[in-house]
Amino acid sequence: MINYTEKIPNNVDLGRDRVLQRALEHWQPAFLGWWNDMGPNESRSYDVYLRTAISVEPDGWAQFDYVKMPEYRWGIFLQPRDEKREVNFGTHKGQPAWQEVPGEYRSTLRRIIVTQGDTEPASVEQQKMLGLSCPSLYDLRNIFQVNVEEGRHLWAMVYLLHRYFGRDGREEAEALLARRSGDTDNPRILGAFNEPTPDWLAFYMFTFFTDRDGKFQLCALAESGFDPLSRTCRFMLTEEAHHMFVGETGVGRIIQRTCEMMKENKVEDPLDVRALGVIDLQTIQKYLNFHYSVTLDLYGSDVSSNAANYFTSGLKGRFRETKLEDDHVLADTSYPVSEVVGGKIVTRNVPALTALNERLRDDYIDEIADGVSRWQRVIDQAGISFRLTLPHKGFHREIGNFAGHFIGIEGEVLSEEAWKKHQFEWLPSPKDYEFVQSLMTGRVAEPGKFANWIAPPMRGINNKPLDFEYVRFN
Ligand code: BYC
Repeated sequence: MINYTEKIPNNVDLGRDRVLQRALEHWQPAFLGWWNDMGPNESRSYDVYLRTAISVEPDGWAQFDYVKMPEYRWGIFLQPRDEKREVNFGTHKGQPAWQEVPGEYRSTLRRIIVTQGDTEPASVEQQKMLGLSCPSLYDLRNIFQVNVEEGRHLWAMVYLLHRYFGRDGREEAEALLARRSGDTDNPRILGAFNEPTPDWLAFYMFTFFTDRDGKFQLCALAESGFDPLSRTCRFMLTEEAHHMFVGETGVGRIIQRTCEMMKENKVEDPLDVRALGVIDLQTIQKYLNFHYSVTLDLYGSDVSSNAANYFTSGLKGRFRETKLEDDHVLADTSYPVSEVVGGKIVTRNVPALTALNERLRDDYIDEIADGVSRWQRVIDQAGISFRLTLPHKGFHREIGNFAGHFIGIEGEVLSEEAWKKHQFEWLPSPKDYEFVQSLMTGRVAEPGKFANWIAPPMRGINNKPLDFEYVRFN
């Protein structure tokens, strides 16, 4: 069970290590200061129907209640330790999993933890303004749930930094509160986390696409030979699932509403669709193209010696590493990666160890494709002949082999000029953003009411009805 009587709720027996406890209690007000500045706008006094973990067991999510967000019990929750756990891949395969940081991997490990930690507050910053234009109390409650859990994920990484990395770790923990999404002088580390999330369609796309990168990266880190990181990530993954649910159902409900209105009014032209106050499928496709391509960049370079080192040293594994049937060392295997040669995209085999970023990206793409086909089903069931597609992997990329090339939506290698000519057929234009935002000018705050551009969900949260008062504004 989680001990909620302490200032910092935890299941790591924090009270036994006074120095660590004091250091974290020192960081806590800085975190709350960051939340007040960068957390959801104007939300301080709202009562929000949130879930809080009461234990790290699978049924530990039973606790739902009204909470003021600054009073949310952010804390440190690790999955229980498996005494027999080993390092399961790389050169240390078969050794007992590490309970302390191996000296030679200290800076590499710190860098991975900092990169992971940096994304969590970044996403809260990106979503800061959205509460003011929510389509319903149900959706407002969901974004707040996502936000407080991202805050908790930051705590998860900060605990590791404080507990295992001494003074450097404490400095990194402070820097995590100092960087700002989109700031030109002190931006967040990874590209996608400096992009704005200007509206709710972007939010749902972000939670579908980018939170799923979170899932895959956390799965890879949950395989880590550094046991505290593994145990932390395993618990974080239980929180991540809800975020992807919010994204998938959010986009699905927008598509559903658009399809309903198209059928009811017998219109297909995007301009006629927009005139009904819903988002045309073409614009939804453009948002999809944007979020997919920006998120693919988060997997890093296709061929990466960093990734090879992370694996060989036992710090970061593959997706479902222990379920894979091979030697878990990968010295003699190869993996296909694409690149642009002479104006064409070609595929060549490279040592599998260097292609681990690409492999994780491919695992991710498989899961994304399934989700998109579920959205497609909504369109098909309405009898509308529109196909949602995933762009070519090389489209609109800034990291890896495709960076610096101008790849069209179907994988055509273009000149910069030709690409720019088509840019806004593929990606949302300023006018598209303007249109979407014109639908989201104020919040829908009456229990049970939903904005015109989105269908209600199938069911409420925790079996509550749709007209439940999920947020009280006070
Ligand atoms: N933007 O070998 P390379 C989540 C840098 S999301 C900017 O390609 P590596 C969440 C790279 O740092 C999951 N820079 O990359 C979701 C390196 O820099 P230096 C977050 C980038 O190291 C929603 C250089 O390029 N977790 O949790 O193999 C809401 C060349 O390095 C980018 C993680 O990412 C980029 N996109 O792999 C909330 C896990 N990509 O050294 C939360 C931890 C690369 O030349 N991170 N660079 O200065 C990692 O495992 C690795 O750092 C990466 C990059 C996979 C991200």
